[in-house]
Amino acid sequence: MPDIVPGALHHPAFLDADAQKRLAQEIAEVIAAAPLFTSRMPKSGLPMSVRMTNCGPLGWMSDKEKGYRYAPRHPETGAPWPPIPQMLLDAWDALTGYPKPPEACLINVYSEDAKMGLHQDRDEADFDAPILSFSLGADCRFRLGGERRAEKTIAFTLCSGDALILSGPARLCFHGVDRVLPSILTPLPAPLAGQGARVNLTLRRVT
Ligand code: MD3
Ligand code: FE
Repeated sequence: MPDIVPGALHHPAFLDADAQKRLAQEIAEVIAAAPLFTSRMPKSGLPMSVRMTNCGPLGWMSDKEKGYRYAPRHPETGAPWPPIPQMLLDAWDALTGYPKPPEACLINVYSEDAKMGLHQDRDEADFDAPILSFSLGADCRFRLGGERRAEKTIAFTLCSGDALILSGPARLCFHGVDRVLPSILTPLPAPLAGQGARVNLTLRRVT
């Protein structure tokens, strides 16, 4: 990634093939306990193309009536979210050095035709903590801009096993997923195969 967005750090292939498989197993267990659901845009109620679930004390969701928010329970089962897998807590410590553990791990599952429009992550009370994300499965074209929507953006590819750390000035940058790339080379590792083409995990502090 060109170094034009200070505070954004891309680690290609941070997870090797074996770690990707172990993470896929952990995420499949989270999905078994906390099924994927569809969030909807505030006001319009239009469904997002990405399906999602969460682990950790808090989970992100959105619906027509209450909009974007974090909540301690699954919107359909009413159960508390499963815990964040230890390998992700260890990766948070190693990659961010932040003194408190993540409170939310959002799991986004992309089909081949899913995308995510350019947005900022502003639903957290704490913008000082970094955000850490991991990608699994199909590559995607990711877009990163500045703190204002009108600012110039750059696009780069996120691949299975990549980590992305957003801290400092990058924390409030606009970002989105333009498209999932056709990729027979990187299907989701078993047992996530069949759930979608790409999975992204986003670890955050919320409160
Ligand atoms: C850059 N998810 O869930 S993760 C989201 O691939 C989200 O599913 C994307 O954006 C995905 O909100 C991107 C990488 C990411 C996360 C947060 C950021 C990049 C970011 C915050 C600021 C700047
Ligand atoms: Fe985001």
